[in-house]
Amino acid sequence: MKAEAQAQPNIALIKYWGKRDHDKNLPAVSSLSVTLDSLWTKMSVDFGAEVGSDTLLVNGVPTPAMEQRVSHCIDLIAGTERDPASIVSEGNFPIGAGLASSASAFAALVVATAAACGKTYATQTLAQLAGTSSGSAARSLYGGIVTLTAGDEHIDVQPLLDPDEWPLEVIVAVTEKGEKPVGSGAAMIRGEKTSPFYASWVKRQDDDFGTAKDAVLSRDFERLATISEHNCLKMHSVMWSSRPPIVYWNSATLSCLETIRSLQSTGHAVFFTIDAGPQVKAVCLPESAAAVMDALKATPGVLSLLQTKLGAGAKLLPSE
Ligand code: 2P0
Repeated sequence: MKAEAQAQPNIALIKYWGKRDHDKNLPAVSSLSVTLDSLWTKMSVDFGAEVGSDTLLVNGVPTPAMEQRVSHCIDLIAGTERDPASIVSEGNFPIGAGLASSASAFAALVVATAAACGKTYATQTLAQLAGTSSGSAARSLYGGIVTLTAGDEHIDVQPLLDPDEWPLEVIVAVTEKGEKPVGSGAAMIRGEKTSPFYASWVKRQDDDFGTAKDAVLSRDFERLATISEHNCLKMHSVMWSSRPPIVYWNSATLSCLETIRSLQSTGHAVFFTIDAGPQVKAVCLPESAAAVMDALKATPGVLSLLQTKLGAGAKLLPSE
C-alpha cells in the first residue's frame, strides 16, 4: 500500500530536445546522459492514506500545480480505478531550475508506485513509463552513463557504462535559484514550430549520438568534450532561434563558459553543458575537479557549487 523510492537526476551530454509524438511523449532524437550521485529526490506513494483525492507535498509544501501530471503517471501503473494516493516528495536541490528535478522525481515515482501497488516490472518498462511523464526521467532509471534511443512506438533506454567504469565528476555552478520562465515541454514545442534550425538539429543528431557513444566506450575524454559542447550549443541555438526566443542563460552562464575555456587552455580535462536553465554543468576527470571547483567559485555570478560523481539508477528504499 505504501512504498518509497529514490532517484538521482541525470544530465544529458547529447540532448533530448523536441518530440516526434506528443501524445506518447516520444523524443524526436536520441540522447546520452550521466546519472548523478549526490543530488537526489525521494518519493513516497501511499494508497492507504485516508485522502479524498491524490495529494502531493513537495518538500513539505502542497503543490497542486504538479498534481495532475503526477496522478497521470500513477494511473499508468496502478490504473484509474485505484484508491487516491498521498504522494510526498523530498529533494536536496532546487526544483524547476534546469537541474533535472523532473527526471529524478518521475523516475522515483514509477518505482515507488509499482511497489506500492505490488506490481513487478522490468527496469526497461519502468523507464518507458517514466518517459511518458518526463522524457528525461526514463534515463534516471539507470546509473552511470545511459543512452536513450527513440523509435516510433517506444523508447529504448540502455546503461552504457557503470558509474565506476569511468569515474567522471560533475560540478554544477548554480547561477540562479528561481524557477525557469518557460518549462521544457512548452519550449520544445515552440522550437519545433518556429526555429529554422530545428529540422537540421534532428537530422544531425544520430551522428552526434554515435560519436559520443564511441567516445564513451573508448574513454576518449577529449572527443566526448568536443561533441558534447557542440551538441549543447546546437540545442541552445534552436532555443535562441525560436519565436519568441527562449534564452535560459544569464551573464554568469557565459562567465562560467569563459572559465571553462580558460581551464581547458591550461590542460584541464573539463567541458561544459547547459540545460533548460542558466546553470552550468562542468564535466571533468577527477584530477581536474579541485581546479574546476576553485575556478568556478571565483567566477562572477556563481551563487553556489554542487560537486558529484556518477551514481546509481532509481531504487526502492527499505520500508520503515
Ligand atoms: C535533456 N532536457 O536531454 C534535455 C536537455 C532539458 C534540456 O529533457 O517534456 O522535463 O517532460 O519530456 O524531460 C528536460 O525535459 O521534458 C530535458 P518532457 P523533460 O535532459
